[in-house]
This record gives sequence, structure tokens and C-alpha cells, in this order.
Amino acid sequence: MSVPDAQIHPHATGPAALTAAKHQDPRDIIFWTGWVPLCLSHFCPASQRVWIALEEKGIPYQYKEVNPYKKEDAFLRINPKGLTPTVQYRGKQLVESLILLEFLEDAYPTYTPHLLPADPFERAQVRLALDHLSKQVLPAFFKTVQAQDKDKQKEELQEYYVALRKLVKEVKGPYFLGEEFSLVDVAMAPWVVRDYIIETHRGYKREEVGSGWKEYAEALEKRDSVVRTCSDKEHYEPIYGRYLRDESQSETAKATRAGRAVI
Ligand code: GSH
Repeated sequence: MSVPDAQIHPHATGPAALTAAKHQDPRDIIFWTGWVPLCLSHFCPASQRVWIALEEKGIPYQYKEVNPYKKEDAFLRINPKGLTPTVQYRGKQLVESLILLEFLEDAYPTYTPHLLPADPFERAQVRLALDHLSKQVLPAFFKTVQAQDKDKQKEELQEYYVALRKLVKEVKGPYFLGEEFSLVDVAMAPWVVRDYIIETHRGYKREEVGSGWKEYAEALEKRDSVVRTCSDKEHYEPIYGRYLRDESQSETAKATRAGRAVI
């Protein structure tokens, strides 16, 4: 299995490139995000979660791109697993997108909007929804993408619809908690902006999820912080081609094959 080409000189594309260009100076936070030169894009949905939160809250950060498939020594010294997102905070390393989202809330309490609500019951609801994303929604997304047999693709797509229907039942609209943007929205948005991949290749339709999903998906993809952290769509295709052919050797692809939680 070849490593996505890291020899091509990187040029980010689309709104993401403009946002990245504004965040080159050293800061307390260094945000390492997944970049694959072949795609000419910041492709990593887990990194996009963290990027959306940084942009939402206006936290000063330094943007750095790394190809997580290449596992260069310099990056392995920062994150021994070589995965993105990775954050260095005042010289110390942190990983895992959902943990990083909560860390930003804790480390920058005066930066708004607050992406975790103040009410303990609502906070628990947000965490339950995040748990549902990790255990049901995203495994079903990746199983749908990686399935090769047509019947299996349809079966996995139905599982994805079931998982999304459970989520949308809790969405108050326009966002998960109502008017307030929260970590559920941040965590889901990167998959909404990539759902054209399963629309094109697996027959997914937002309307099939049922009442409210299309509206929720559109609200997420129109959010400024989401727009500002997206590369041009066509550049995502090469990296997802590897998933669609079930050729990817990424940790996520391997976890999907092994039936484990993926992101
Ligand atoms: N659970 C991690 C998170 O949520 O941060 C997953 C991170 C992850 O798998 N990132 C991908 C990666 O670094 C890019 S989106 N892949 C490289 C590899 O699998 O070797």
C-alpha cells in the first residue's frame, strides 16, 4: 500500500488556505492538522473539529500541517502515534479530537461562544450525543464508505441512517441545543461537509434520514467557522478514494475492518 504522496509541494486550497495563512505566527497553541499533498487539502475530519473550535472561539493558535500517513520522526517525537489532530500547548502535547475540544473549553474559559453549556444536564446531553457520534454514527459512516459488496453497502448505509435518525431526534434546531452552537455541532460538521462522498458513491440522501436532518446539515455547513476550515471539495476525493476502494491503511480504516470505534 503506497503512502499518499508527500513529495508534492503543499498548497492549501479554498477558504481553509486563507484561514491557515492568518495563523502562522508562534502562539501558546500549535495546532497540527492532517495534510495530504496529493489531495492539496487539509483533509482530516478529526482535525477540522479542533480547527472549527479554535476559529469559533477566536483562540490564538499557530497552524501547522503534517502528513499523518508519512509518520516523519519530527512529528512522531510530538505524537508517538503520528495522528492528527495534535495540539502542543505551551510545549506540552495533547491528542484526540474530542478531548482537545473539551480542553479548549477548559483552558480558555473566557473565550466565547462557550461550546459546552453551563447547565449540568445539558452538558451531559452534549456528552451523550458525542458518545453516540463515536460509537454509532462514525463507525456506520466508515463502514458505508469501506463496504465493497453492493448489498453490504446498502446494509451499512441503512445503519448510518438509523444512527443519524437517533441524533436528529435530539436536535432542537437550528443547532443541537437550539440557537447555541455546541460541541455536538462542532464534532458532526466535518462529516456533514464530506457526505457528498457517500451521496456520490453509496446513494446516501440527506432527505432519507428524515425530518429535520437536511435543515440541520445545512445549518452546520453554512456556519462561518465550518466554511473557513474547508478545502475545495474536489481535493478531498483522492484521499477518500482509498477508503471507497477499501485500500486505506489508516488507523481509522483498520479499526473499521476490525469492527472497532474509529474516531
Ligand atoms: N481518535 C482520533 C481523534 O479523534 O483525534 C483519530 C485521529 C485520526 O485517526 N486522524 C487521522 C490520522 O492521523 C487523520 S483524520 N491518520 C493517520 C493514520 O491513521 O496513520
